[in-house]
Amino acid sequence: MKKIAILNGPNLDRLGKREPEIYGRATLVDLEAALSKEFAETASLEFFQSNHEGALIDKIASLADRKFDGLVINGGAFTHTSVALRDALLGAHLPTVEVHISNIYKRESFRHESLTAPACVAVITGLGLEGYHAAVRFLLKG
Ligand code: CA2
Repeated sequence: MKKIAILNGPNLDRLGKREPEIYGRATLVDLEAALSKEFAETASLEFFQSNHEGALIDKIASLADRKFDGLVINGGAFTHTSVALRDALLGAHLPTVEVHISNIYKRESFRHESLTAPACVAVITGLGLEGYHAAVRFLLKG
């Protein structure tokens, strides 16, 4: 089975607990349970969330060392700010899909730029939590 990691960045541990009009009512635990259920027979999934840039970078390097087959990342606000996260993704050489729950292009202009997207094979934005499912399905086909 392919090993796919799902990484979530800062504040995504608050999913379902505030701003439901933007991010919905499901929690991170709900999301991870739904992904585990859909891919129980087809993928080995590993989940990681951190509010700390360095922890996410360390995790990406360790996934590369452990020869993961793919990565789904929602870098949260680090998407728009972090050269270090981009460099970690470029250095990992893992097929990566960037996911955003909201449509970042319908929001403030500072969210329109992703520093990490050029290190990814694809970006899914605005599909809600379905974006994570679509990203894993795509990586399993590759
Ligand atoms: O739409 C997305 O998935 C974002 O990556 C979410 C980030 C935001 O900074 C990006 O521009 C777009 C924010 C994550 C905060 O998540 C929360 C979830 C629930 C309640 C509060 C925050």
